[in-house]
Amino acid sequence: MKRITSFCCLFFIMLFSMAQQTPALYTVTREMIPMRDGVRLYTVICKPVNNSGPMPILMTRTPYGAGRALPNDSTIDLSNNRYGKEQYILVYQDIRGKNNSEGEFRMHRPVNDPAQKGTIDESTDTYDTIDWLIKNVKGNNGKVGIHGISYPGFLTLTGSVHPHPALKAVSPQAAMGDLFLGDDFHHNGAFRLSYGFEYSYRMETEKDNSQYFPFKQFDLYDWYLRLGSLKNVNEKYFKGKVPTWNNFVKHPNYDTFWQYDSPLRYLKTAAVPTLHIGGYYDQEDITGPQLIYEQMERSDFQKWNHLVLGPWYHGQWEGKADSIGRIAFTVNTADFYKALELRWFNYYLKGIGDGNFDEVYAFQTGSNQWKSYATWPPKETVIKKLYLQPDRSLSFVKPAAANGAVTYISDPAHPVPYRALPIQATYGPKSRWRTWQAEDQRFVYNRPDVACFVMDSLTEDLTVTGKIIAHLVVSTTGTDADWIVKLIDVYPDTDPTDLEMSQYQLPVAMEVFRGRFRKNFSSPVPMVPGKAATIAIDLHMINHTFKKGHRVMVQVQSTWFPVIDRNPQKFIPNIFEAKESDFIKTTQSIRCNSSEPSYIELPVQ
Ligand code: PG9
Repeated sequence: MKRITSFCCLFFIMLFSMAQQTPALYTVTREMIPMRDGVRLYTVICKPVNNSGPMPILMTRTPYGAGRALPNDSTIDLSNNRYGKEQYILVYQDIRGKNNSEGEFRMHRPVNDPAQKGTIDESTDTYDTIDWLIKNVKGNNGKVGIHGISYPGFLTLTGSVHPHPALKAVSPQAAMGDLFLGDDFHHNGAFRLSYGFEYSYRMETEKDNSQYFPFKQFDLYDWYLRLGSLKNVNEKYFKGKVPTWNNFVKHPNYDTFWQYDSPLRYLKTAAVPTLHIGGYYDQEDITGPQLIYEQMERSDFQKWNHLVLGPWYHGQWEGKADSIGRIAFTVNTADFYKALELRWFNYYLKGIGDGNFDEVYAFQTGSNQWKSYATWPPKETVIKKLYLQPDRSLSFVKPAAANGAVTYISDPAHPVPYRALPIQATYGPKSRWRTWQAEDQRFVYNRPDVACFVMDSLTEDLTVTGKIIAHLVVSTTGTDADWIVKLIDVYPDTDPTDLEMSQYQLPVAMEVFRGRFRKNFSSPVPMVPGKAATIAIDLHMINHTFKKGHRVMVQVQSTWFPVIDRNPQKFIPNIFEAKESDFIKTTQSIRCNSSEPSYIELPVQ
């Protein structure tokens, strides 16, 4: 038996090393494909040298450099590509206005109504490209798939609107959704300063995105604080030359610009089988996959709309995902996703497999296991209200007293950092941007301007699956304010296996809301000093087990800098035009009493 086992092992080792040694050779052609308006898009087409008959096309469209990582030869080895040995024609394309393509770049170009004859957008460019590919690339089987992460994820989504008949399946991953309500540029109307500034500069200074803003210092918490009012950005640095920044300034509310831009307007249903991928810890596009899945699900009569949620930062699933920051998952969660994606395209583009895909796959953090669900969020949960108590505890029992509040002073001159200092440039050396949402929150929990509520140790596991919503009843002495809520898993007092993890404060859901938008996002209204207002904040969907012995914590604060710009706390119509003197210190009050309860809605299993 022993000999057989070792022979088998040897055999597999040999097979494995042979597989590793066999190169995956591809011929590469580089084409300028004409679009309907005459603009030509640079496209890299990689075809396996050894092929066993017609095969599908798998495409990625990008603003970041098509095939940039590939050697500039006519035959290349794609052994390291996940699809290298899978018999697909792999296609990479620069979108209009970027890198080697012609035309003009427009950030997050919206899809037009097809009735608007003669217009172009990412949907028509995808259609024209597919049409050209199936007619001109020899050896294709007439079926096309698209996948991509982040901006390429958004391009995957837009490419599936009014699809070409040859487009059979897509996988949009970390695709941004509505850029005023969530994701890269704003969250609930609050502006994402550091990302909005650094990303728009990088994307709109050079065609190949090669220019990064030349910060002359390492810690950007200090840099952004010294920047002062946002009107200084154009006055001192951008000089009106960064179109996306100009749009931020021109459109501080959810006006027709953002509404027209929003995929919620034009993505109503899955027009082809669609596998959305999203990360609970996605520092850029946490909302998009959940939001678009939810919207498409309402009319998913074909059962084509599916979702995968994992414990990932932006795009982490493409690499190794056995941990995020200090948090280990015991398995490499990316393996599951990679196998699923291959099964998905093999089924829809090659007819391999049974096509049985569960509605939703959502990794459960805490218990560290993959789960699948027939509906999402699952129907089998009960909404429990976790009340903030005036003594800064948390309980499932509503506060009994008629009065009670927790107050703190919020000072825009000393904003709460969103992660431990120093805060490096997003794309700079030593950047910790990718993992910040899993950072230990002890670096702020005892600041006087962070209200911290905590529960006793759990006597049994508490599993929360679905959407977390914070309901705050709040007031301020100012006329505007931001409200940031974090739901935190506090690890036990002592972890004998890793002392550093004792009392770790792991965020499991967090979000910001700009008070002026509490009635609606289009027409901001001031807060009335001292008058209580109710604010509901969607903290997104999670799947997490707070383990026995852990504690649940909620932190509330009014600044989160510089990921979110400073609210002056005095209502002025356009914060991008605030003067230094508009920024004022205020006292915030969170009501925790029987008639004005503040609570977090937890969908408990
Ligand atoms: N999250 C990036 C993005 C920024 C802005 C708009 C669209 C996408 C990205 O990583 O591509």
